[in-house]
Amino acid sequence: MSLTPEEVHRFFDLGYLVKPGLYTTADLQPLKDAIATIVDTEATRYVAEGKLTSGHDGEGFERRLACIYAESPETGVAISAAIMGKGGGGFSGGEMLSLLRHPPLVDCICSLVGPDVIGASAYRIRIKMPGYPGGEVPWHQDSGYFLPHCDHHLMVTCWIPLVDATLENGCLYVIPCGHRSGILRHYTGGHAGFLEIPGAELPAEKPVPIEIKAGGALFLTNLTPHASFANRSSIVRWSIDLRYQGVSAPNNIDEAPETYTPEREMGTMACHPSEADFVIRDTQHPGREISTPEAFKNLRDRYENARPYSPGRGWTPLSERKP
Ligand SMILES: O=C(O)CCC(=O)C(=O)O
Repeated sequence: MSLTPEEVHRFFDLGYLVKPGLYTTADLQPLKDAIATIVDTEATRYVAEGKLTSGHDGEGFERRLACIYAESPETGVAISAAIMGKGGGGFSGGEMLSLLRHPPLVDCICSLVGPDVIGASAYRIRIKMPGYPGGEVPWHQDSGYFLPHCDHHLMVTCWIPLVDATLENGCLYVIPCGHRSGILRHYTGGHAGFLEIPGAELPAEKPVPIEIKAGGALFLTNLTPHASFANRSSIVRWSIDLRYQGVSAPNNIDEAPETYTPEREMGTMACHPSEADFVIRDTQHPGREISTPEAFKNLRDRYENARPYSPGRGWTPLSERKP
């Protein structure tokens, strides 16, 4: 299921593209089950410790963590952290690898970056619980989080909801054609501690909400401004965001995390050095692909534990912004 020439044109023209139905319900189920198991283990422990009166066991995937958060916001946030891991990309189970390697998705990515594909380090599970301010991600471009020498390389973000994403539960908003402005100024210490582009510094085009059914994908460029706001529903808006790049974009394939030091020249570094990149498709040398859960977990955990040095971009704090 690769993209049509018209879809490729639309992606580069508008900076985003919606592709419904890339994953079936059955495709998503193993990751949902793995997440549900973590929620269950953690909730049971918090009940035993007296931090929750109930594990809300009768609730399903969509509602259980919302009920836990409503009873104890602190516990809901702690369980979210257990799912996401230290840096946000700490879930390294084979269920995630299967979604990352899903052929219909990777075929679409090949239409944008070429036949060989690198899985870019920062993939995330997003847990937007109703009423949780930390689930609202202010306006940014993903390049705001990457090193500056990568701004001109294409990195494709695939945002995939695990439940239907609606206006009510906080679907993503994008600014059509906003990628044409190049990298915008971001500030540290924005809403909920995220990087933020203040509204007054955004491109003038009107933001568009993107409602998508579970299993569809929203493709974004790394320069497309996007944000998501409050979840006013009664369910968790669960989603994942996966990132991909072509082989010519800087990456840390075959590099030890220890080679990332303050002395190293930034231009030689991967775009997001603090997490491991991985080979998704290599047409000439398929043996280089990270295709087993063991190889994926070893690689991801090695970087997650080492937390390699990254120089960052030196954005100004929002509190020091000059009007
Ligand atoms: O899922 C969200 O609400 C925000 C996702 C996001 O900002 C991203 O994928 O870069």
